[in-house]
Amino acid sequence: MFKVQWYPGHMTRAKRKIQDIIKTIDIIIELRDARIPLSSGNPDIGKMALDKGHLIILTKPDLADKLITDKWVEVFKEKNLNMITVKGTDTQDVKKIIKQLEIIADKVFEKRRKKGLLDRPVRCMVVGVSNVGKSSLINSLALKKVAVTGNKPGVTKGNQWVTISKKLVLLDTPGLLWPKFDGLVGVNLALTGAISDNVYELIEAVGYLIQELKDKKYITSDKEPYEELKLFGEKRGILLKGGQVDLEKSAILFLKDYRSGKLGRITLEWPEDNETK
Ligand SMILES: Nc1nc2c(ncn2[C@@H]2O[C@H](COP(=O)(O)OP(=O)(O)OP(=O)(O)O)[C@@H](O)[C@H]2O)c(=O)[nH]1
Ligand SMILES: [Mg+2]
Repeated sequence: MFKVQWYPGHMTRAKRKIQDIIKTIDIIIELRDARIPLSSGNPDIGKMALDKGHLIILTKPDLADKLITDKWVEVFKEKNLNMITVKGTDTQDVKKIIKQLEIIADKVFEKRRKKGLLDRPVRCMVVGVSNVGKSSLINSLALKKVAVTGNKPGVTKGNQWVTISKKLVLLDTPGLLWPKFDGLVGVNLALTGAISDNVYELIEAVGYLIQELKDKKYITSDKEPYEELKLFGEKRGILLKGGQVDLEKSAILFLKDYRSGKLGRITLEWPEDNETK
């Protein structure tokens, strides 16, 4: 069983702070990775968002399988969840968010006016697992670099308010994970880069990835996953001094190729998985 235990101190502090701040928030913007739309959903967020506006954004659609992403959007729509897909750096895509937020914001304004409260900018909180693209999206929305981004989990360590317009302010938050996740959720988060690479078995994770690629017909191969990884290492010349393949380094490179989209647009979690497994 694939096991991960990773809960950096800054996440414990962030969770506590978010629980306080959430009372003053109007809209929760929940980011999920389009390659793993279920595993990247935080089980606590649904409850947090009950009495608030809730917008789910699937990020990194450029790395995910377009057909499957379209299916996911339908699945979420059927559950009455408001979901859009957004590439963090695409300005047209980012405009879609502002449009959605303004629709939700108008409802918030109406509610406040009914209570006799004055208008004030609508407070949105951006949440999601590490490395999902929260800070990148906020920078695109703000039309300037206001938040630090980076391709590793745990870049943002504290909360940061960013003004988007007269109507909207956004709160950037650190990636929030839950203390323990076993099985598929853990391996999916590891493969997509939401968990530090130092806290799980890399070769085991990549073995699972290769099996998924085979099962989902992204690659055709009659080899076992480790044999396939060995072949990949051989082709790339990733050899130890004795001439054997360096499996650890091969796994690192394979993962790099997957994460950068070099292996193609690949979605690890499909709506039909639950029906067939
Ligand atoms: N391909 C692709 N990469 C993206 C997209 N959005 C963000 N990224 C990349 O994903 C990485 C992580 O982005 P961040 O914005 O730092 O993620 P974050 O959610 O703020 O991460 P933490 O602060 O660590 O929780 C960066 O390398 C971004 O360039 C996207 O739509 N497509
Ligand atoms: Mg960040």
